[in-house]
Amino acid sequence: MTNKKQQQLNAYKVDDANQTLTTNQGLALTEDEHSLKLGERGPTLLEDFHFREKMTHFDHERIPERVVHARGTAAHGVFESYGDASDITKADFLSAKGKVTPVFTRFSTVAGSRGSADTVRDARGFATKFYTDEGNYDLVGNNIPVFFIQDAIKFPDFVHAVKPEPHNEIPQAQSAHDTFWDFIANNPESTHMVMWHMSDRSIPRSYRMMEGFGVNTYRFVNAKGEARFVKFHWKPVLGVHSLVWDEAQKIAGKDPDFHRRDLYDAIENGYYPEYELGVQLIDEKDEFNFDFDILDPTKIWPEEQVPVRLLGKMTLNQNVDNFFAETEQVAFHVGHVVPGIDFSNDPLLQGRLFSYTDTQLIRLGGPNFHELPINKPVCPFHNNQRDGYGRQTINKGPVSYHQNAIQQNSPAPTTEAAGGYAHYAEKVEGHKVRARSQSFADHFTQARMFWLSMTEVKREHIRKAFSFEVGKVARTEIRQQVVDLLANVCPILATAVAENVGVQPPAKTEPVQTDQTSPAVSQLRAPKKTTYSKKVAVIVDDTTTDFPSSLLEAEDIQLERVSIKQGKCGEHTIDHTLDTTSPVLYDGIIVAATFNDPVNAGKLQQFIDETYHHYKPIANLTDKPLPYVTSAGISSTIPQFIKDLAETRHWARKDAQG
Ligand code: HDE
Repeated sequence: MTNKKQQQLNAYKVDDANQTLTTNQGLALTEDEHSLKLGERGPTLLEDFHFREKMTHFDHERIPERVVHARGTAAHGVFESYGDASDITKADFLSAKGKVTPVFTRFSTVAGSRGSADTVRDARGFATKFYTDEGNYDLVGNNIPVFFIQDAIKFPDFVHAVKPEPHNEIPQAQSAHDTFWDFIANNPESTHMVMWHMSDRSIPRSYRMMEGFGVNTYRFVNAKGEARFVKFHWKPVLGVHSLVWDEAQKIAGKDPDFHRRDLYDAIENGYYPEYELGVQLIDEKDEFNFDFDILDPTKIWPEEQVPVRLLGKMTLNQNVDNFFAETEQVAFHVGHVVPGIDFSNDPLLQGRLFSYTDTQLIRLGGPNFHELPINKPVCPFHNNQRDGYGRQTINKGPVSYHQNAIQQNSPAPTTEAAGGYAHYAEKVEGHKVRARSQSFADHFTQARMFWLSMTEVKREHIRKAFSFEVGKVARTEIRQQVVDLLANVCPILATAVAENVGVQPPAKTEPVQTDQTSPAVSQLRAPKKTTYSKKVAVIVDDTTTDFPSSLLEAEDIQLERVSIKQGKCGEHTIDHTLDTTSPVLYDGIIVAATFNDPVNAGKLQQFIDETYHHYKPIANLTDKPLPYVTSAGISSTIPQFIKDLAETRHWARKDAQG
């Protein structure tokens, strides 16, 4: 059944196919090839309204990209509530089992421009607009649960540091440069986030396999007026999976749209991404009962201490029809809340509350962006706001002010009992100060907790990531400062990085004192084993017959046939040649053919080698043995390959160089 949002959007959709070409005024045109000229070789005439309209529109068709999160992709879907959560929030969309709310989710990278590659090392945005019956609720999160800074006033500084350097606009969509690491070294509050950023969380395999976090601390309020602090989580049903760094870099060249394509194709093919919405809750009375400040956005609430309660599931089941109208024009705002959801004094959140509308005013050209179809609530809205660029609503009558007698004071505020939003009446006292609470001062305990919670494989990846990123920093003194900072987390890690980046080992030999771990932050402790929607390349030639594709398709594996030429190859229709695709684009490969000529034999060997070095499963159905020392994830049968594919990566390959 078409949901309310889709019904609303349908009214705006236009199908131009097989229609007569017209101007924007609806005037039918007789041709579109030649401007109106005085003589075939003469000057173009100003009266050519068709030329003028077409060219003027073109000249103005770019808008500013988002200052951060410019590169993104989005999809429509539905959120279904698991039950009645009225004990903790009066939000209507969480009030009953099976209650369905239309949603629109946009995923993004943070640092890169609109045209940058998808697989760069970066945090990912995960923003969802719930079109609820009580108004739009936006959950604007990231795939990493903490942030680089504690106070919003530092956001412009942080973003300037990570963006390309201003004198030469280099490098694009990278944190591996001097200004980023200079910022990190001189702003130790960023240490915890930088540990996550150097982990594989920053190179997700897919937007479908990423957690989402609200990061900031919000408040849930129920109908009795009871409030609890809340942190939001999205848990992907497919589990959390990452690329390896070598793969991520190669994909950035082979298919810069890798994540965008993955999401789009999955939805087109019916592999709908699903995420469970969860919350962590802390009672008001427990606000000060933790050894971190629960308002500090550089801290997680370890799930072992504050468990996640699942409230419902989001399914993304429909691609956009028009990227600009929907994905580009969607405007999220952490201040778009519904009754039952409120704010805390988290200083990062407070600053965000200002920034989002402010940025839309320039990006979307004025105050009426809420009228754009993608942003419009599905419930009616009435107020005395009027006019402005691009106004579409035709408000009737003489009244556009409150209070009034002409319309008996309408539109009129309602009561809380009737569904009106009432801010939580928190009692706050204090002096006006430019200061930060002492309770925000510990920057290292949770950074070390994250490090201690990693498996050895993931620690190795973090060591390599620091060595790569800091190794790209030209200024020796910044490299030294980063190493010295890192010693607070782990002097052994800092010493290894120092050696790789050519600076002195840190003077500090003791890290911050903690042996706390949080297994929930580790994506490898309990990896989700599944073959669902994974993509596999099968190498075939004319002689490959009886290939058991049905066995693989029964496991919901997406197959692409790869050979040395396109078109038909024996019984197979070829999707790609060894030249038009790459092993980095697959989750595993099946070698069902080899090639005799040295050029193609070499290309195939390279294809298999890369798969091996990226720890991905290989099935060799041919007589030619593979030259590898470990057999982890290497099989000669399809049933074994299916098991290996479900395992995802085979880290036991000690000689692999990914
Ligand atoms: Fe944002 N952020 N942000 N942010 N943010 C924007 O709004 C800002 C922060 C996040 O797909 C901007 O419309 C400030 C944390 C996402 O359209 C801007 C601060 C988190 C998106 C802005 C933060 C986010 C944005 C740029 C520090 C994770 C993309 C364009 C106080 C919880 C939304 C825009 C989309 C976008 C401001 C920090 C997530 C400038 C001032 C922490 C997912 O308003």
